[in-house]
Amino acid sequence: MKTFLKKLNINATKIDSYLKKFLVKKEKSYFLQVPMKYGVFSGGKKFRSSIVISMGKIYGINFKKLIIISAAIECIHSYSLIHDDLPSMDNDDFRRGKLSVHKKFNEYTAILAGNSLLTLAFEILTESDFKASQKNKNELINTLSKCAGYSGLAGGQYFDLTYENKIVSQKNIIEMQKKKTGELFGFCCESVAIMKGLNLKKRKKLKEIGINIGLLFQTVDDLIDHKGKSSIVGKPTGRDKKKGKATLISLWGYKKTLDFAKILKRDICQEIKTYVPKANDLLDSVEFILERKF
Ligand code: GRG
Repeated sequence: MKTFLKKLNINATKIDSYLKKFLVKKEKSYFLQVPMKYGVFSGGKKFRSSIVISMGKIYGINFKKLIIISAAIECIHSYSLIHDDLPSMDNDDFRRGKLSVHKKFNEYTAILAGNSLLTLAFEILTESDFKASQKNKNELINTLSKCAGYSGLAGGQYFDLTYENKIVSQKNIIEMQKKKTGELFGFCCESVAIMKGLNLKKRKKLKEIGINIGLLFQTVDDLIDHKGKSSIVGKPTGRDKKKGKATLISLWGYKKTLDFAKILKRDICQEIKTYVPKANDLLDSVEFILERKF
C-alpha cells in the first residue's frame, strides 16, 4: 500500500506540473484560472491516472503521452467533482479536506470553472506537444466526448440524482454507477488501446475492464461513505443515507455490498490476467481500490 501510494504521488506531481503549464500566468491572466487551479490541484489521488499509466506501460506507450492523456482525464474528473458538489446536485460543502469550489468562491464561478476544466481537457489533447497522430487524437477526443456526456458521466449523474429517495433495482443502480464513474475508467483503458491501434475487439475488452474497475471504485466509495472517517476521507461521511441515494448498500446493506466488491475485484483481476500481459502494476492498482480508506 505504501509503495503504491508513493508511485501515485510521483505520477500526480508529474501530471500537476504538466497541467500548471496551462494554468499559470502566461502573457495574460484570467480570473477563472484561480478556481480552476483550486479545483484541480486540491490534493486528489489521481487514481485514474495510475490506470492509464500502468495500462500504457504494458503496451509500450511513451510516458509523456500517458501523462498528457492523464492530465486531460484529471481535468474532466475535477470538473465532474466541482459540479457534483453544487447545491443543485449533491450540495456538498467539503471536498478533499477543503471547502468545495462553490463554497470557496460562489456558484456561478464553480459552474464556469467546471465548464472550463471540461474544455481544457480537449485543449490538452489537441496541443501540438501531444505527439500523437491526427487519427489517434480524433479517436481519443471522440471517445472522451461520448464518455463525458449524456451517454456517460452526465447521463449517469442524471440518474444518480433522479433515483434519490426511490426504490431502484440492482440492475439500474449498477448501470447508473457504470456510467457515472465507470465510463471515465473505461476511457483510461480504451485510450491506451487507441494509442496502440489495437483491434476493435481488444479495444472493447479493455474498455469493459476499465468500466468494471470504475464500478468497483464507486462501490468502495459508497462503502467508505457508509463507514469511513470523515477526517480521512476529506468530506463528511454518511451523506448517501441522508440524501436517500440509491446505492448497492441501500439495497443490500454493508456486508453483502462488501462481499460483492470482493467478488468483483477477484473477477476483474482474473479478466486482466487473461487479456492483459505483464499486468502487475495494473493489478496493484485494482488491489488498492479495496484497501483504500479515502
Ligand atoms: C453538469 C453536464 C454535467 C455533468 C456533471 C457531475 C457529473 C457530471 C458527474 C459526476 C460523476 C461523479 C462525481 C462521480 C463520482 C465518482 C467518484 C467516486 C469520485 C471520487 O473520486 P476520487 O476518490 O476523488 O478519485 P479524488 O478526490 O481522489 O480525485
